[in-house]
Amino acid sequence: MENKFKRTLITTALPYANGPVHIGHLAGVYVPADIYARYLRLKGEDVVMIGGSDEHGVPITLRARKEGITPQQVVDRYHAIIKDSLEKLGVSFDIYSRTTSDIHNETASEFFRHLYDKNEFTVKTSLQPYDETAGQFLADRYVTGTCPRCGNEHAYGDQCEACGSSLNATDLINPKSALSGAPVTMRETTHWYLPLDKWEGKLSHWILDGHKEWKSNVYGQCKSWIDGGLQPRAVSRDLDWGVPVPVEGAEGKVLYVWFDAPIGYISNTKELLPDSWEKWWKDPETRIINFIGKDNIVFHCIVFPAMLMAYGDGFQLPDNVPANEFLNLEGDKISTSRNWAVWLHEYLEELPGRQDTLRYVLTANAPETKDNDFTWADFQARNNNELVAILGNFVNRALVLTHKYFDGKVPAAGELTDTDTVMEEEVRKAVEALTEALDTFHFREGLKQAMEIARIGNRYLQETQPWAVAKTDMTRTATILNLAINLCANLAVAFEPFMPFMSARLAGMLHLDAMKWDELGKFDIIPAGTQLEKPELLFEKIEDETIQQQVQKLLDAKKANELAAWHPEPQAKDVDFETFELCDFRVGTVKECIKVPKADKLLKFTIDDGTPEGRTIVSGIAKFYKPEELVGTQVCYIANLPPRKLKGIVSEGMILSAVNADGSLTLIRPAAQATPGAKIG
Ligand code: B3M
Ligand code: ZN
Repeated sequence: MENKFKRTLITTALPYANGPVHIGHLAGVYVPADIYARYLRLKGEDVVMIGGSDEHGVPITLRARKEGITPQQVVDRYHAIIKDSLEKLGVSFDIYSRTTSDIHNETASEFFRHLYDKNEFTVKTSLQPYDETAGQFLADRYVTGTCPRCGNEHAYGDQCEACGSSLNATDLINPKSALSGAPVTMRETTHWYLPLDKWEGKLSHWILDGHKEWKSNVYGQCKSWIDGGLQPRAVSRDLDWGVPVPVEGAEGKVLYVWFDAPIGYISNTKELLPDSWEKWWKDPETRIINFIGKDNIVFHCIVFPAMLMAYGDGFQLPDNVPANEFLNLEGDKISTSRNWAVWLHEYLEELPGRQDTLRYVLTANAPETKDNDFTWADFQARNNNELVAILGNFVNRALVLTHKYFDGKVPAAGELTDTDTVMEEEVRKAVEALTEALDTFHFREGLKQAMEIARIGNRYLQETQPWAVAKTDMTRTATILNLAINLCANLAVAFEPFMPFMSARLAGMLHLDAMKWDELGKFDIIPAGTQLEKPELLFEKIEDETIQQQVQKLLDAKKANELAAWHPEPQAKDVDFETFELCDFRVGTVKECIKVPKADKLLKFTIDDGTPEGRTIVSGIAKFYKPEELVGTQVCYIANLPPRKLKGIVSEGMILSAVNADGSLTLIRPAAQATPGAKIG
């Protein structure tokens, strides 16, 4: 692709440091951004990749309340976890900093002050939600209520996570305080507003006319915002956590987190490059790319650009904002509060050495154009059937054969046959498609093309059969293995952006010291005579047990959620004492208990009820008890129900059990041995 730019500044959305990062963050932002950064570096381009934690705003203070610690303790804890886990996943930030840094405070403060001095803000006094018991204004997520767009009852004052709409606290239906649960009252307060309407024409020209190449989800959201007419947006809040509003008379007010957070990209660049940061932001030959999730589109495409335009002084706007849709987990929306997530720091501990598999699966399933689903079954299948069976297998065969026939020394290639040149041509085609895909942020497609190179390699070995040829023709065997080893070198380079750990190991085995993108498609990357290292397996199979443990973890989380959300059923309507007395409750001893054939739920009990004949009761608790464990124990039952036929067995009563929150049943039993047939009353 023709490139008029001299350098690329890649930014990644700053995750709130109110919890660890999960696979949704990774698939949406960090993995694609890292692929792109690594790709550009392999092309020899000048790149910086900027990241950091978003440490201000209500998400942080709410978390602090929940955990009973200070906001500073919250951000210290989660910033450390996030930074460490992203690094271990190989996300190659040039800097991963934080918005509580001094340099960020100064930069954000100065930014506000500059706009203030230029008269870029309007000031407005309005009624805002207030909690009388807590005695504070309820900014953003301090209010919850029903989303006016989709009806989700747990929408926040700034955003609905169900439909992705960005909201104002005053839009919510039935707003409630997240602090006390009380209905909110309204109080007057004064804030600074950025008049987005003033920038509407410029934004429209810049995006709607100038960036038709943006992904359709991004372009579409921008268009609908602009078509709907832009409104002034408040850039300050009544909160005690954040960057103080740097003007007189603003006590108790801080910058709105969405005002300061994107400035974090600038402060983090400054922290990294104190002397040259400006060229990364103000030189028209710098290309800025913002990697974000779909819920951040309006802030990156409308609000932050309007802030930059208002600031002036040469600040450049992003050239592209490749936002992804959302990743779901096992068919359900990922949720921090419901603990429905695969947390990166836990993954790294529980599946050590599997960073590349996660990166691979998240890219192969990336929610690029629509929401997508992560399942552990797919994770296992892709590892075992693709990474092990296709990529790992090809590389292993090429290396093992070279060791077997040439003691690991890359043999020289002789004359090429049609099979060889066809293979080379196929590789070059895949490389071309791969490059085109990466240039246009189609990382899924890019990964497919990289994998295609490995498939070509397998087909090539299958067709040329060097193990058979070696019996008669070592010159031909040499040529085949020379090409196969060079194909391995192509794989090391092609996969570096996607799976850097595997790539580094493979490059090590091949003694490929410097990887360069423009060597792709070539077959003289590894010179004849190179002594290869002993082959090691690049990937290992993932066993069912590992997957079952992860699935069980999710099931446990689901159960805990159900329990947390469970309420006892409302009390049944009153019954008079005489009616109650009509029910005949008894204790009995289980003499025999067997499963009812062809019925999953039913057990047949033979009960000693104090009479010589005893009685038979069929009960639907087979899922929760083993029949043999019940023999000899006592149960309680209603004796005077009319007999009922169940699966051909006449049941003379009903055994009592408690129906638990998760739907399971617990038998009701006397605490000590009772006389069989004793009445309960
Ligand atoms: N922290 C929202 C989020 O985590 C916000 C992004 C800031 S990017 C400047 O989705
Ligand atoms: Zn909604």
